[in-house]
Amino acid sequence: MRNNLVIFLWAAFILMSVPTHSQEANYDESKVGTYILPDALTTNDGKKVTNQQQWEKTRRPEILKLFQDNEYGILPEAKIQTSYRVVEESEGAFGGKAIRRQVEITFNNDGKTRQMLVLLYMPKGVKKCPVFVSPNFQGNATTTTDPAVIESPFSTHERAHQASRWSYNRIIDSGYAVATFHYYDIYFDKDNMLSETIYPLFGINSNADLQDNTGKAIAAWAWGCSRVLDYLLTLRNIDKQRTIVMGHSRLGKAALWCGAMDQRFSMVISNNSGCSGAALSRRNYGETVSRINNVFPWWFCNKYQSYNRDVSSLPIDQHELLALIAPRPVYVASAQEDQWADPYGEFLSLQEASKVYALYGLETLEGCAYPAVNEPLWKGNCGYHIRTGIHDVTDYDWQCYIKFAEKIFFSAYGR
Ligand code: GTR
Repeated sequence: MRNNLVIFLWAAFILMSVPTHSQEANYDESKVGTYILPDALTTNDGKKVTNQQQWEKTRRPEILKLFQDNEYGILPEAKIQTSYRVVEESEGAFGGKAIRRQVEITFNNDGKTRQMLVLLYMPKGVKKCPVFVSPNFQGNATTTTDPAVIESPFSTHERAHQASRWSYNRIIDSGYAVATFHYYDIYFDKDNMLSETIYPLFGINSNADLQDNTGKAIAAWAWGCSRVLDYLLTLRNIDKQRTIVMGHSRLGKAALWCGAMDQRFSMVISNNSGCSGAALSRRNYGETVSRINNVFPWWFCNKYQSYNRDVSSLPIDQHELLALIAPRPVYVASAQEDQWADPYGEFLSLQEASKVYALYGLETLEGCAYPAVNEPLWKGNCGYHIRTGIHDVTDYDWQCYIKFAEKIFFSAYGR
């Protein structure tokens, strides 16, 4: 009897001390609180931005710098040498409809080396392919049943483990190329592992070498996407005007940051990126800035932690991240059961960002009601959907991204 009581008390203690999402997060819309968003269209010194020139010359650089200094950080200057080696290539992928190429990208600086392994599929018979660049969580071989895909060096998962997230057949059949890499190649998703990142090439070997505004994992993964684009832009059959960076969840945050920084990307897609991705930080709903900084202190720059107590003191909010992508197309996708990522906050953020698109004469989401589940809402260059289901990337998501890309990229000109 006494033993049972001890076990019961012990179990109760464990349950109370393990933080779960639902225990600490608010999911009640009436408790979101009131907040005032920083205005993307007012400069730091209070001037209204009313045209493209003011946006591009003054306000956009201001916002970019605010994100660099306060949230994602920047990478130190470094002269990194890059080389490419095709390690495998075949014309017979997916029953012969695609070319598979696996490329090792080697980065060198100051006697330090790091490599990334890129898996690229290109549809045959398309002279200029639009391309998706999208990092993966578990290694290249986990994205497909294709037995010829080389296992990424730091992968610990079995082949095809996350193949459901990669609609390669659909992508190829639609005439798009796709490039992926294991995010661990660039930065291990763990604390105190700076040696297992590209950072030693930037002269950073431990946390002690980090400045307040030094970017960490999210900035590094974004950097990795840009390095893949560098390579893709050397290929004749890649359409340089139609390059898309897409990421899921933490890699959705990285994709947004990459697209904000690297304007060579012509479209940016955030899949369930949530807190510090597409969702507004000032809404107290689902994951919060303080929670994300406490659980993942290696994702954002150190300065970001100083906003844990008072998120309203952040000089930016996430709608301004989306606005940095303007006027290029941006797509934000949520999932109904992924309340942790605050789907409605993702929508509100895009709606607010779309005001900047108006400077380019594009339609905005102003006045649009929150769309029903599985009914995408596309206006101008802004796309949104909330689908049924959990935090994941599904074939439905890919179907929407491709349709949206087709509409934006080709409806005006045709193929
Ligand atoms: C969660 C994290 C989210 C999201 C997600 C993921 O644990 O709280 O911000 O990034 O991980 O990457 O799957």
